[in-house]
Amino acid sequence: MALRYFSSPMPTALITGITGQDGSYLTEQLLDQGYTVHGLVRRTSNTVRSRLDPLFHNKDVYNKNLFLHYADLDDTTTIRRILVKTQPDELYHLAGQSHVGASFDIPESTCQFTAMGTLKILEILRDLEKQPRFLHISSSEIFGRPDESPQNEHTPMRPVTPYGVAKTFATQMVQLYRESFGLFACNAICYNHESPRRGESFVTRKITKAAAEISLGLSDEIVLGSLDGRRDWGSAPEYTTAMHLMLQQDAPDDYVLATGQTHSVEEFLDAAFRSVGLDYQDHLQQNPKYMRPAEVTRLVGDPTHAKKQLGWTPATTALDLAKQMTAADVESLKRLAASS
Ligand code: GDR
Repeated sequence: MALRYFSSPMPTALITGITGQDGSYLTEQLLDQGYTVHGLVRRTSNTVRSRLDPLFHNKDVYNKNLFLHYADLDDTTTIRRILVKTQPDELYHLAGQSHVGASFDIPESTCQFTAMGTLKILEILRDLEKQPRFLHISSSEIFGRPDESPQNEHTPMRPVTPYGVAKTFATQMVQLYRESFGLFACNAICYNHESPRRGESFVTRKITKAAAEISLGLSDEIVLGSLDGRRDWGSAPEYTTAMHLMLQQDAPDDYVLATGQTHSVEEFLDAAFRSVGLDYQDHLQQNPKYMRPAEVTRLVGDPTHAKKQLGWTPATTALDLAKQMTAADVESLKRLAASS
């Protein structure tokens, strides 16, 4: 059956990384605003896309306003074909290898997808007749060990992890294509952003899932690496709202998306466990396996530019997130138990 992509007068967006935490929130927000949304998905034998399930199973949405296409990030001919076929007004590039710790074990593929994957998309855009507005999700990891704190859009990049180096390359390429080739291309320089949809290998979700399991008697311990790291943690759906606002401006620019506050891993752990009446010290094990050869330090963002230009204000704090995410994990484990 031929799908009709051009039935709506509303804008069309294409999202790489649509099945991820940010991709799923952004998709919901754009569909709510009447967009037609296309997403790129990797071809794997596992077709579980739990974050998109409610949309996927909604007959009024899937293949009407939401379409998925198979394409790997290094498959430039397919990406080009999808761009020509779907003619998006906005392209949100969220895909990539997003695990900082893992990037020490797989530096080459991290650079292949995160750095070269972004360059390949920019190269395709350069040749297109209709160039969509382009957003690249950059990261606070580009600052690494910064000389100044908090960091803003002008802070020099000094990455200390393979992931940070790959993101730095991609961020600077976005700037270069904006300045040299006139693309409407923006970097969303995102500090950590979390939600109940966060992948379970990231520390916040690992903590909240463990707190929920222990509180329900399903487990007794949590194994972590260093508790000393400090992060500027905000709420993922608030950050995807800002990403959309970035592409509605008159001119392309880079924006730091952050709360301006930091907490240690230990503080987040304490808040999550306390929220279900537990003391984390009764359950904590530490394992060097989860410690990194190099850690970023003093990472805290200054979101003044986003506040002034986009009118965006982050509302949710890290300690709110610890409670909300733990409560969501408790609920989902209870639902699972009731259904089995
Ligand atoms: P980060 O997030 O590396 O900041 O990258 P992560 O949640 O992985 O780590 C945060 C801090 O927790 C410490 N830590 C552990 N981390 C993990 N994953 N697992 C553990 O068991 C553990 N124990 C302690 C880490 O050492 C670190 O200090 C995230 C990602 O989303 C990136 O893609 C994004 O660009 C940045 O945030 C901004």
